[in-house]
Amino acid sequence: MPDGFNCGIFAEMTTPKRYLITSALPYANGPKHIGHLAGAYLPADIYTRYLRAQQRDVVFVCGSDEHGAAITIQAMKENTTPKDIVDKYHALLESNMHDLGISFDIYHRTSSPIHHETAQEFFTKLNNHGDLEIKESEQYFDESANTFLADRYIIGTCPICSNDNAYGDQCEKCGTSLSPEQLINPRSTLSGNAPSKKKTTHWYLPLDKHEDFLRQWILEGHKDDWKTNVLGQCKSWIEAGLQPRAVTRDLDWGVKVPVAEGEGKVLYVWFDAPIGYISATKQWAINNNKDWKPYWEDKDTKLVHFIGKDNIVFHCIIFPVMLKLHGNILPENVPSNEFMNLEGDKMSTSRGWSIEMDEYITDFVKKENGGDMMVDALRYYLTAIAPETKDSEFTWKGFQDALNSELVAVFGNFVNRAFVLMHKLCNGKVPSLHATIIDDADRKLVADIQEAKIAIEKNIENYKYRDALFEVIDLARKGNKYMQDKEPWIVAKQTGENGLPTVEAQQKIDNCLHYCLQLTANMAVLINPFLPFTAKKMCYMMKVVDKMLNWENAGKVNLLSVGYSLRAPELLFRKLEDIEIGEQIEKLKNKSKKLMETTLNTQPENTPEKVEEKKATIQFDDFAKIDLKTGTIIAAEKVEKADKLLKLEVDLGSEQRTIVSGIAMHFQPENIIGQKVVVVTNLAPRKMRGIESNGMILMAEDKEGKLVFVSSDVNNGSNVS
Ligand code: B3M
Ligand code: ZN
Repeated sequence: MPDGFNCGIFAEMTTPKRYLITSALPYANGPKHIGHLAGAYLPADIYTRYLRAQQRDVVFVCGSDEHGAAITIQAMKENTTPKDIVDKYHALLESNMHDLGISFDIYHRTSSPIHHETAQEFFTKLNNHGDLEIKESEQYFDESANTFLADRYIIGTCPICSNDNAYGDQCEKCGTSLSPEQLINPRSTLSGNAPSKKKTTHWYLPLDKHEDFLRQWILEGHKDDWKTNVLGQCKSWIEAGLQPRAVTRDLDWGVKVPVAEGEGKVLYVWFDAPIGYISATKQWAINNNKDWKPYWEDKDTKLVHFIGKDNIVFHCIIFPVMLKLHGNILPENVPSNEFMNLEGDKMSTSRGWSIEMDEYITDFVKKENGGDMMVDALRYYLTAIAPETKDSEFTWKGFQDALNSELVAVFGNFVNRAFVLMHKLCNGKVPSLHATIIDDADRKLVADIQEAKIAIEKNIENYKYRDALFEVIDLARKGNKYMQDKEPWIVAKQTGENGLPTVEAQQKIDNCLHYCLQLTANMAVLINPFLPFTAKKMCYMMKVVDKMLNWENAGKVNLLSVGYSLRAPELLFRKLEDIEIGEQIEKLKNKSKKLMETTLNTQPENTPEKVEEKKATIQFDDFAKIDLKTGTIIAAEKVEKADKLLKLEVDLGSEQRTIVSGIAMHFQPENIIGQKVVVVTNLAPRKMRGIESNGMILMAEDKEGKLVFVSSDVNNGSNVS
């Protein structure tokens, strides 16, 4: 049984007996995009693979969320039944996740009988124990369709932004969470008629009664180990005062409410979906002849939920209250990610501004021989730009750069050179190590390997996958430098009378390549959680079994035995060509244009809107650190090979500065000379495309999203406050 309060702090200190890792259950109502992959699936997979490599007892569960209005509405759109929808998209999602190397121990579904039983048992226990409240209320009813209307089935005018097509639970234009009662002129999406109100009874989870528990458990107990973006959201929910939440709905698609008075009602999808983690664990246990209970009841289990930021309240507030009442363990951490944008706009499947997992698989993985390398390329870039603390952005150019200049030019290049040279200069075998001539550079390389291992461990365990991955690449970079400094191909030219390298020269070559190969083996171990297909291929080249990838081998420099013959190198990564990314960008634009044309004709409510991102509040002290000055643009030119960048010279009165700014899509350089701008002058210098940028100019965005200069008549160099 959990002891609830503060258990988090203590559990973090010792190694838990077992781990249960979950990724948010995607709705089986359509394909999911790579932003979802980066948010909740890939980081969980990296963490799980790392734990498996450490031989920990770990189970990684996920599955399709097959209930709720998301499903029934999609069924209406596709003119079919909810059952057909979930069958179709469950199969798609399961295969997409598999193809992208997401290694769930089970990918379950909430339509399964074991899930229905588990969710009903959960509800019954809480209900019998008096943990739920029953209340009668008036809810919207569609007389012609003879049905109560779920929030998503009611549209009306948003009280905040006057959008005429806001949903009963949210306005997609301004992003505000709503309740149906707040809509002005509500109408039913089923008949288009104004709904009436009718009395109905529902079960509520009285969150207000658990405020103290949540305050202590999250705001006290986890204030040091949960991410600030997660803590911030929890804090604002708790501070705003929690309300009882209805956990049942008048619907016929879902888990039936298991009491006589619940006839015609189902559990609210957000009540049953997280219980899906438990039912998935049960099914996994049945499949593997294991006991599921310790994973949910023994407090020596570390439960970690990986989710996107829109799911925080459900995983940090509502589900933990349910778990506590039901007598389960609580999550140790909920490392939620922010969102990943795409080419300057919010990623959205419904607007066609997205890269669906399925599309990527079709275009890059299934199309070419050895497409696995493109799976790892995607995993690499998504991890390198993961929205761990703030929103991030996927661009095709960025993907190309990461792949070509990091994976190909650094990682792949090092491994390839080590293998080629070993075949050429050491007869295709792991050369001996000659102890007497080990030098400082060799010792430094060994130390670098060991330090990298420790840094990677620390970062992975703290959910910092970006930093962890950076360490792996940095180690490869050091390997390249080591080899470049030792230049064994030059040493090989010191030949004796027989035309072969002298004994001395050969010993130097041996040592260099011996270490390069040991480093290669380490790189396989260290990259394995992130790029599993690459690690596997490296094992094949080294003729070692997968067991070598066990984490205990990281940091060791005797992984490959002297005299062992290795295979020829294989291509680990291939370059991404300009033409390919050009095609993808074109495809993206066409897709969204086409979709917008059809949606505009059928559903005016879905006009594309950039959802305004509200940034976290900063303290006055943070603001006071920013030095703002006015200036005039005196020169401007395009930056080569960068569509978005302009290089500006800005006159600040007492000095001139070079500033690189991402405004090239909005202005011709010749048209902005003489414009006044506000400049952040104390931003750390940053290199962009080889040009050092010394500051940042501030601009405003007008209603159409066009950038405009904020005009000002003051002298250059004036302070702005
Ligand atoms: N299906 C919402 C979503 O896909 C929901 C997550 C459930 S996790 C228990 O964002
Ligand atoms: Zn609105």
